[in-house]
Amino acid sequence: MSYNVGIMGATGAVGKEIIEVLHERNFPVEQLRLFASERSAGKTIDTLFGSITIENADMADYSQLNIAFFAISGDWSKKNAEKATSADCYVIDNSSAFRYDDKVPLVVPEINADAIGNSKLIANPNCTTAIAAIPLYALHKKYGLKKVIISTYQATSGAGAAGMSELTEETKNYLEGKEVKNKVFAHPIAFNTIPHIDSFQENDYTREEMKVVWETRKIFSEPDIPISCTCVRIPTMRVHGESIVIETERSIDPVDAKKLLGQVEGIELKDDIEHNIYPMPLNATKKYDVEVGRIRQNLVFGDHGLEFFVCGDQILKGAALNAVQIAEKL
Ligand code: 11C
Repeated sequence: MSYNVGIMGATGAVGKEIIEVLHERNFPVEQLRLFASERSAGKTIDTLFGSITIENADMADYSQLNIAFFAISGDWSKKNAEKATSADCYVIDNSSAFRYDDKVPLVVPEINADAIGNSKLIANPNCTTAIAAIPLYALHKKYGLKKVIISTYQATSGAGAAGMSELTEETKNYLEGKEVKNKVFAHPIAFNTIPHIDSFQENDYTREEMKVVWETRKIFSEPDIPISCTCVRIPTMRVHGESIVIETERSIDPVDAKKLLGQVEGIELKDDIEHNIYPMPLNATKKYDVEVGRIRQNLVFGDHGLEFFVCGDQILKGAALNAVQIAEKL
């Protein structure tokens, strides 16, 4: 059996990557239809599935599609999801529009594929959440998570293609001694780090930081787990890095934890400090697996604490790959 698949937002960073992942994973595509804004409609693009003409996403007829990947914006998803699901089309939504809706499953397939049930609308988590969730869930099952503290090092591609262009332009202008103007980020990102991703909330955390808290709890079905996060944008192109500290219910030995993490689906262990091997954005770029390394006993929580570093390609595991993995489960 093969399926008519639509990508809504096919010209964006995530949309383009979904096309590649569908092809690489031999997803059974009968027909691939690409949709974007009215502005891009009518343009033809070359894809791994052949030349395809972009259609206007606002005019899509969902009765002709079995699965639609939504990668435009939260507002657009809110306006269009019902139209699609009532035409019997599955929607895998990359935005945050439905993630916190109790009726909509929020899925990382390695962890909670069962949550999909018979829902026609499935939410794809924030990239920062999905990347951390893979090692955290394995550790949770074995040792029980008591507390989680995360600090992130997030790539410009988290803000889409425009974020990556801003880094390139600013770097060029900076090195040529020209004026550096920021539009996408709150401050210049070239040669800088910005501890501010998404809007500030009433509790002084940002929405990106709170997404990690809300979403991890929902995916793990653990509504009370204490999680705290600081999200920082750094001048890299792709791949989010995350420094993670956990306190566990049961005692945790770093050697055992390393053995466990090395066997988890979706993880590539990069932990050999004698040879300077650890997770890094340049290595994790374009990889499906999340790299995990620098695994060590945490000095504060002692034998009930672990500290490690994770790098995951946020356009892949954090977006396109996770979305296609959800479609595979359907
Ligand atoms: C970033 N994590 O790096 C964000 C991008 O909720 O899907 C993804 C936002 C989301 O800026």
